[in-house]
Amino acid sequence: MSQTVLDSAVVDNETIEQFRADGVVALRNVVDAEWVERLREGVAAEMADPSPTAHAYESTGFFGGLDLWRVHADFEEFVLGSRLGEYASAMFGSLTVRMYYDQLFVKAPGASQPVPWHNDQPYWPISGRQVMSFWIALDEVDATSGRVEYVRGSHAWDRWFQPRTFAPTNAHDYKQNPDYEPAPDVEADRDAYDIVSFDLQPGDAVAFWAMILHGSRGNSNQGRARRGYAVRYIGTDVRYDPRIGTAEALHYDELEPGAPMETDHYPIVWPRSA
Ligand SMILES: O=C(O)CCC(=O)C(=O)O
Repeated sequence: MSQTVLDSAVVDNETIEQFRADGVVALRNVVDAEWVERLREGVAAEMADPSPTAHAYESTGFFGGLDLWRVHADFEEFVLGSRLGEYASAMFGSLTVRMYYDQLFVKAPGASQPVPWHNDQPYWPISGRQVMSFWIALDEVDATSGRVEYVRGSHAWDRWFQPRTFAPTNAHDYKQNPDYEPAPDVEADRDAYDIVSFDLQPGDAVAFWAMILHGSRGNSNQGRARRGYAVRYIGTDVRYDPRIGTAEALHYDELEPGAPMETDHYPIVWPRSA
């Protein structure tokens, strides 16, 4: 798979090579302490007054939500103005980068909530290869607190796994896409997979492709929440593709199927405008 190489002022070649080969790489200290605090305050505001996309599962100690940047000014300033767009440009090799959406994953101390093994792009109504996330740690994250785990290299499998809800009930599960296959039961046979994960400090991030297989266990740490804030960016090879089985909340009917994502609904974050 040939990929565009762009000179980058923010990320070194070794990191880019690891990202492209493994599908995932940890980025240390990419969000400064002041922004970590602002994002934490944003999370607290969202949890106190949840926006329409919020999903709180009290029985398992989980709180999530998406497209927060459309309703919270701090998140908006962060996703449009942080250096992550520039990172994405170098990492997936696109001169132009657009904001796709953001998503919150909070596991309370002691939360039993796992996130089942999945890859992201089958959930998302887009096709193309230049699709990636930065999962930003807002707390210290380690094996006890349900850090996200990844199957190294699985982004290159080109296997599309059927989305599943991770809500405690299946009431709002995703429509079956006949072109998708069931996600493998990684938990049942962990040794068969090359699983990688990273201990993180607040302000560290994990960068990963939308096609990598990943999941997380519950937060068995009774003393610490695990707040993760994921920001997703797209490059110029991405097209709108509202396939069956994708998340309705991410559909955007102003675009025709097959259209490039050239709309202010997905604003350009890199290069930065004056
Ligand atoms: O935060 C988690 O446990 C899961 C994150 C995830 O699946 C994602 O960011 O795509």
